[in-house]
Amino acid sequence: MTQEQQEVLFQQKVDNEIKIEARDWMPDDYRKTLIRQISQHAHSEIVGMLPEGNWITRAPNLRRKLILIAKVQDEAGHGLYLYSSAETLGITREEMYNQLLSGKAKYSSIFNYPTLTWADIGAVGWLVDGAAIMNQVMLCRTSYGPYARAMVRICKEESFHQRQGYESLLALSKGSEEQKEMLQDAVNRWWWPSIMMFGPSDNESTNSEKSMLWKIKRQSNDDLRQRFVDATVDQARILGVTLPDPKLKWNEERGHYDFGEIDWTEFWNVVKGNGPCNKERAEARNKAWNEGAWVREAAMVHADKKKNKAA
Ligand code: FAQ
Repeated sequence: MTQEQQEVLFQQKVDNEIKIEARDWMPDDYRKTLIRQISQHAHSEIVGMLPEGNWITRAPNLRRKLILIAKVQDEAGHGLYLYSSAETLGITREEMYNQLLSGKAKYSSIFNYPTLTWADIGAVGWLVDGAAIMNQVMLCRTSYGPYARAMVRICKEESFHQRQGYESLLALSKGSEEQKEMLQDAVNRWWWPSIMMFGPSDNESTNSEKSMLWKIKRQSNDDLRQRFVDATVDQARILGVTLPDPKLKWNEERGHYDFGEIDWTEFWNVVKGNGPCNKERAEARNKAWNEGAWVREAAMVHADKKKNKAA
């Protein structure tokens, strides 16, 4: 079969909603795009453990601590499914991890902001996990089988994450004046970075055209961002917080909320490595990697011993 015939067959499969599997023929660019997106996604989960892990020892009570530990462990699990899924495309985990540790790989901009107060942990659950689910539900139907299957469980867990965050903010919203102020302050700081998470506007989104054609992505960055804004406004009202955007207003004609201009300079600055915590995140991952060297060595020695015994 010629390359052109293979490409036609591939696109027909995608159009007919037949999943592409690891052993199937696929265009090089499809493979590259998936490795890029899935590995960035995996790195985001792993780096995303840091801002929340920061509060495990300081959670206000045992129940909150248990929930937070479970959530952070879930993120580690998500990273592992996603690395496994990317490995089926021919890249090794070591290569991906080296890209993260060397600073070559991207991960979500959102994890380069600090978690300054306990309310930030609730805001991360409500807004960051909320934005993550809005984007990731479509990925359960992505065209690449191993990625789609990994996303099913991830989305179920993200949904619990969003709810626990909202429930914890609801408790603050019924608390003292200080707690209410802490809640509003967290929302003020997390709102804009959360809506930036969806990525650049569609006209600046370099990967979207191909990713949509190949059904890796099924909805555009701007459409998902709009759906998130629309869904979040009522939730904010119940919490009694103001979303920090004076231009946020229901537009009867569009049937959507209008919102203010995103500060794209800030977004690209963070993506390029100059956000408030980029350096700290890279250092933390490198430190964990270096300090875990003995575990990797011990595991290798143990595996060798087992192999030799069996031989
Ligand atoms: N941050 O052409 P597009 C989570 C880059 S997981 C940094 O639109 P694409 C769970 C993009 O890579 C959150 N870079 O790109 C959790 C590209 O650069 P490249 C992560 C960004 O791929 C919660 C360039 O800009 N979720 O939160 C960002 O078609 C709480 C042009 O952009 C996923 O990864 C950004 N925000 O669309 C964990 C979901 N946005 O690679 C712990 C899977 C864009 O060409 C605690 N990924 N860029 O050099 C996706 O759906 C897509 O990759 C998008 C971006 C939608 C993120």
